[in-house]
Amino acid sequence: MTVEDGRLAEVTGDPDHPFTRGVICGKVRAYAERVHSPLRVLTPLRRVGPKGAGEFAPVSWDEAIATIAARWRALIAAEGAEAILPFSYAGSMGQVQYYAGHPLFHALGASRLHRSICISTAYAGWTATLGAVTGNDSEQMVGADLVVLWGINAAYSSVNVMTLVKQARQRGARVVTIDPYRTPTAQQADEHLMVRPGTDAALALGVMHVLIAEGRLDHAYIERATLGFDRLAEHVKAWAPEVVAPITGLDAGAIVAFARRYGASRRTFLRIGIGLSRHDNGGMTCRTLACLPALTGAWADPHGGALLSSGGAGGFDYAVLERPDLLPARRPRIVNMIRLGRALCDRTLRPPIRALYVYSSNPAAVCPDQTRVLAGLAREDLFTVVHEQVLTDTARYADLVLPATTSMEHLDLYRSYGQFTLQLAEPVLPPQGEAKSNWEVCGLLARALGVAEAHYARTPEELIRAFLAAGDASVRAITLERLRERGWVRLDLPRPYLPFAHGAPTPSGRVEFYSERLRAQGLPALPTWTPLVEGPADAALAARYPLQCLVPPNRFFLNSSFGQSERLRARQGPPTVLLAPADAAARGIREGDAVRVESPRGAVRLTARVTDATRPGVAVIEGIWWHRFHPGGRGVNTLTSDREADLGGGPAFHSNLVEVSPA
Ligand SMILES: Nc1nc2c(c(=O)[nH]1)N[C@H]1C(S)=C(S)[C@@H](COP(=O)(O)OP(=O)(O)OC[C@H]3O[C@@H](n4cnc5c(=O)[nH]c(N)nc54)[C@H](O)[C@@H]3O)O[C@H]1N2
Ligand SMILES: Nc1nc2c(c(=O)[nH]1)N[C@H]1C(S)=C(S)[C@@H](COP(=O)(O)OP(=O)(O)OC[C@H]3O[C@@H](n4cnc5c(=O)[nH]c(N)nc54)[C@H](O)[C@@H]3O)O[C@H]1N2
Ligand SMILES: [Mo]
Repeated sequence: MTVEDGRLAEVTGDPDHPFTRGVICGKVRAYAERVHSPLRVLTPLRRVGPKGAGEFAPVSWDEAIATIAARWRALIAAEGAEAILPFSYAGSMGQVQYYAGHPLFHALGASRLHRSICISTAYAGWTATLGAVTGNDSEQMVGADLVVLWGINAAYSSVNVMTLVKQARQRGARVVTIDPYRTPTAQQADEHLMVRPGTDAALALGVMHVLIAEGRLDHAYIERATLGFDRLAEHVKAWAPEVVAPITGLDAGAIVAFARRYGASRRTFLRIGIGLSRHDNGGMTCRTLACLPALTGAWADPHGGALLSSGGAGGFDYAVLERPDLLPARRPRIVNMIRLGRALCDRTLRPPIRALYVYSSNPAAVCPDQTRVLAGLAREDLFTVVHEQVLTDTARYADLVLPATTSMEHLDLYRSYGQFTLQLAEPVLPPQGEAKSNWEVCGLLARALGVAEAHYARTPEELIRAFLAAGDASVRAITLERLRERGWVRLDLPRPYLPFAHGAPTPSGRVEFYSERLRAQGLPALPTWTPLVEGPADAALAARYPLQCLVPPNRFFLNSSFGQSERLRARQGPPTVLLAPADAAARGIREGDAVRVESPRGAVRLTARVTDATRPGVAVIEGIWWHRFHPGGRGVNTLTSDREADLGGGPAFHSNLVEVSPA
């Protein structure tokens, strides 16, 4: 980090960091442009034009806080605190700022938010098999015979994984990617299985069929660490490669070859993406994949195993940050964030949502079923406050916008979901303009409303100390002082880290091929594949909308963050849809044409890219653009549905049928 004359000049990596080794991605390199963006919010703002027009006049912090407190007090008296809905997601992801609002809104008795938009489906599936969201350390893939990048576009989404993939490959590992389109990650692999969207569980069942039929198993591991092998073996008899081939769109021969390679060694590492789970059947997909290393015993190998996320590694006590003890005895209702539009537009809710407080998120752009989200945000009778760094699509709909600090301007503790170190980031700049952190603003509101004041009387340092001290043995020894020395400390976990070598923290204490918990919920007890709710199996819908549309991230934005950057937008090029040559030709579409992409929810305008990087029948739209920088003023999530996936209440962003036509 270089600061010159009070301005952030350069952001570089830390070459001593054990995981990143100094490699950072292009977007974070451009952080200075974000901190000093002309779109930065620098003072509190009050709406002076129609909702969504983005016309504001500055107000003082005192006036802004007093206005919010008065509006909320009146609402609580008239309709009850559930009329208030906090809405937040990860923002810049530090623990203090992420949880800054929970104690305030709990103490008020406001509606609770199910923060489901990213990980909850994947985590629910993984947990069904393994009881915890952790896995073997990615660095263990160096030394593996086979590395599988399964539904993860690491070259965009997790660049540091690619450093390890390259090392593994140099040491002789074969690298296979499994993705419906040829991502930059797939381009760097030895083999690419271009699977049909939402069919990975079927592929995995086919692999299990071969492993079991050919006896490529670790019987000792299965005996000591798993539950339900006999039932699984019986179950997967029906999933022969010839059955799986037409479902997945792969050759039976390729499935057998992949299974044999997987079963040839325990030194096989699956790095599984969270994006993979964003389908109607995504939870079951993750559950099924988690079973594979248990058949071959790879879970117990120092150069094998699998990782979906390290998010649950280390025992942290989130009650310190979240303060569930402040909740009223009658628990307030829970609103699923992916259904924000529905919740705002639902006239039958009692009480209806009358006040929305958005921080660390840009729901107007990132939530599915955008048309409904915008209709909700446009409600004249909704009092919306948005605490933001930059004037996002959501901020434009606010009655009050509050300026937020960036991670360069506030202290925070960071966890990771791909590695096992904790990081501390200290401010390198003073707050820009009148910006305040989530922690400060929630503290001001708590004091103005007379709730949870003791919680906010602490400093972020004190909170971090309390949070670390309440952790388990892998966390407790990490102090603020140790974090300050180098900025990071690895969780005190063994190396190699093999959390499932002898079993798993499920109800049975074993890796559960058979799950009694799922059965009790009325779900299949064994791993299985079901067709997508919105997919080719719905023949009537597929006749009108014949293409499956994937909507993963692009290289230069982080969800919708960095969409404010002119430089990164220029590097990214215009918003595009990738179409296979046959699909384009059938519609009279050529490279570079303006096209209209329509789903059952709505339509957007994009530029066509005709490429064999995608399968026939699969269209791909990368990245989330700010509305004002997207042709037609509406973004990709106009297309996506707010349907909940099979487990965990997460979104099915990629289970999405569309038709494309020349604009
Ligand atoms: N550059 C960049 N990096 C990011 C982000 C960003 O927006 N931009 N976002 C960050 C966040 S919040 C997250 S959660 C992570 C997500 O990062 P990842 O876990 O990598 O997830 P995605 O990129 O959403 O999807 C990964 C891949 O899954 C593929 N996929 C979709 N459907 C299927 C399927 O049915 N089967 C298979 N096998 N593959 C499928 C997509 O084509 C895509 O290539 O990335 C983080 N990193
Ligand atoms: N089409 C499609 N949609 C998706 C996805 C996809 O792959 N495809 N991915 C989904 C996923 S995985 C995720 S995680 C969500 C992410 O959705 P969001 O969490 O909304 O992510 P961002 O778009 O990065 O918006 C975060 C906002 O928080 C602000 N911010 C950052 N730090 C702070 C802070 O400390 N305080 C405050 N008050 N504000 C802050 C930033 O300026 C930014 O505008 O999007 C989801 N939406
Ligand atoms: Mo995410």
